[in-house]
Amino acid sequence: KIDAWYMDDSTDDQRLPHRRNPNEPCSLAKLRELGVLYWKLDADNHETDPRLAAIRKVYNYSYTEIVNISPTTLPGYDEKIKMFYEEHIHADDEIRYVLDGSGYFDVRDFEDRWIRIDCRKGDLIVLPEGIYHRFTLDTNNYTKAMRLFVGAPVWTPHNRPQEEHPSRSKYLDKFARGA
Ligand code: KMT
Ligand code: NI
Repeated sequence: KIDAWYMDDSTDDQRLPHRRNPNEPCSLAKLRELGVLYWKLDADNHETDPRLAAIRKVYNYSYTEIVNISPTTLPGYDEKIKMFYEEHIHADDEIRYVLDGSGYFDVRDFEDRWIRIDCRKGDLIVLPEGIYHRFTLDTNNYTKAMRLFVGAPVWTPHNRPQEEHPSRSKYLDKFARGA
């Protein structure tokens, strides 16, 4: 099962867990309310896994690529790490499947609190179009991930604020339910 928690307010290293004291866990049900989807899959056999194939078929995830995020494997590492951690939205779902290593996806709830999602090998996560989020490596400094997309990929981040962006309005209409 995936672990998620509300973050503390410290400005320490983004790679640290940033749990509150005492820890304030965030349930999978809460993540569902925010529109976040999650599956645990068999990463070692991703090339032949029928469950991954079924998910890709149902959601039309036609496109895949694999990224190796670490200081030695990612071209333009420093700049990209910084970009990933800027709070942003996309005009599409962000679908990531951790094949090796680990990292944190942070998402905002409707009270604007940060929830940190601990993504490890085998975790496939979908962040809905229009949700404010960011990504960081943890102290292991390594994530190998499959990036999936419906059709031709567009990874463009739109940094906060994006209150007028159609994807933001769509997200709020779909999930905030008058909140
Ligand atoms: C993105 O778009 O934020 C990334 O691809 C980095 C996270 S993938 C584990
Ligand atoms: Ni993103």
